[in-house]
Amino acid sequence: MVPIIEKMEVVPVAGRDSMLLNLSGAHEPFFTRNIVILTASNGEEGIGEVPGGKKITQILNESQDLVLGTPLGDYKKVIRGVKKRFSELDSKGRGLQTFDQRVCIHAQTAIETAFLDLLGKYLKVPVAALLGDGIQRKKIPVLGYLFYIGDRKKTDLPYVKGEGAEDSWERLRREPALTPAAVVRLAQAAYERYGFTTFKLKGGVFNGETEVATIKALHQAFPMAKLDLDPNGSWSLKQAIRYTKSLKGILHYIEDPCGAEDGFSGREILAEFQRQTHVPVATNMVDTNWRQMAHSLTLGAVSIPLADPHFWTMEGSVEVAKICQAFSLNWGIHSNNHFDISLAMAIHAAAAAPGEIYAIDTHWIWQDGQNLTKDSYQIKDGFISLKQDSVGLGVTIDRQKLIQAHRLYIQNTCDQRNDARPMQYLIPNWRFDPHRPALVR
Ligand code: GKR
Ligand code: MG
Repeated sequence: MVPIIEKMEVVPVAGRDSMLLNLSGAHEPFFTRNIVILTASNGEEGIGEVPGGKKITQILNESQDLVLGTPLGDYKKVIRGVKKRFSELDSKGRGLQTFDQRVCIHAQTAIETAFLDLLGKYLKVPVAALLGDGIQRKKIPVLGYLFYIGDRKKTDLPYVKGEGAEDSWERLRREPALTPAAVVRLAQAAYERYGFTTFKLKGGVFNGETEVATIKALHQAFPMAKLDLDPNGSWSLKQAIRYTKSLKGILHYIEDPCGAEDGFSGREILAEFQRQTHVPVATNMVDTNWRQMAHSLTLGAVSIPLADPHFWTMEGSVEVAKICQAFSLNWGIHSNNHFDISLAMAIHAAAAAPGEIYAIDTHWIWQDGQNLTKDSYQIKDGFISLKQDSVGLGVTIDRQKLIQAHRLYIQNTCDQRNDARPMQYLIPNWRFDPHRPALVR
């Protein structure tokens, strides 16, 4: 008999973070996630991870009646049910912040992933084998995601200190990095530990000239590396063209260089940008659902849709890859701070994505060591490999660590992300402005 779901646990968790800077402000000392664990009648557990925050926790809990008692094979009916019940909450789209503020789509993904994990275990195949046309590759290229880091000593917030750590990445990732040279040192430390050949710099922090100088410094230190700069749409079209032209031959691609302006949509502006610069554009801001994808394709606005499974669903993310293949686009993945369950999700989506893929985003290097599973995937030489003979997501929840992460969430009265709070220590009364880099006030 096909197993049915007997139990659904929804566990909000927190982990430690550095004072990473971006257009939305500075990361708080704790990042939050929601973990779903489904237990089936065969005794197996299936897991999923999505962004944190009480709203998502609540939707997940209010979906219990749709999930419980469902046979594994019927999981798509459950996902449809969650969508029908809660999708109105996402009607305003992802919002203007650098991070996605939708909630229903994340709940759908959490439940879908936990089902896929169970289904993979039941059928004795990896999750990637169940997505799209199955496994397309077993080695997934991963990029080194670099940030400017604020000075935690200017706050009284409980950020982790890097002092005393022996590994240079371990040490540097917790200390301020506010100059091109400091970012190069971060890249070197990340390279030594993970072997990246693609780096992405999170921009939208300093003025464009400074961020251009940082990319040039990275190019000098890593002349063979592929480089991406992501100011999260904060530049005007004019600025974006100027800065990008000054990085000709240095930038491999650019991410959300500009967005909506003068009555034109972000997609229209990106289409103009691509026509004028011939530099491929990635986005996690203006091509984030099927309706936006339709407009984006019509306009030729985007070359690399970053199909993060957390906001496209696992199956949706692979469907985006099929579209990319048909339209000669490249597929990539976007990320936010996450634990190792999300890392596994990204790896399986990328393993199943047909066509050309770009090195996938992951924030994992900032969290590495704070595992919620007993057997996390490892980054080696800039790649993560699917595990030999593993089934489902290929990771097993570590209950002890889960309890600790839940405690951290409760003890620090965590909720969803708020980057303005720490930023106000650096600049009093700081407010988010989608068109002004965080430190330009
Ligand atoms: O973690 O600060 C951050 C990023 O700014 C993140 O929120 C973005 O969603 O990584 C993301 C991006 O590519 O825009
Ligand atoms: Mg981005």
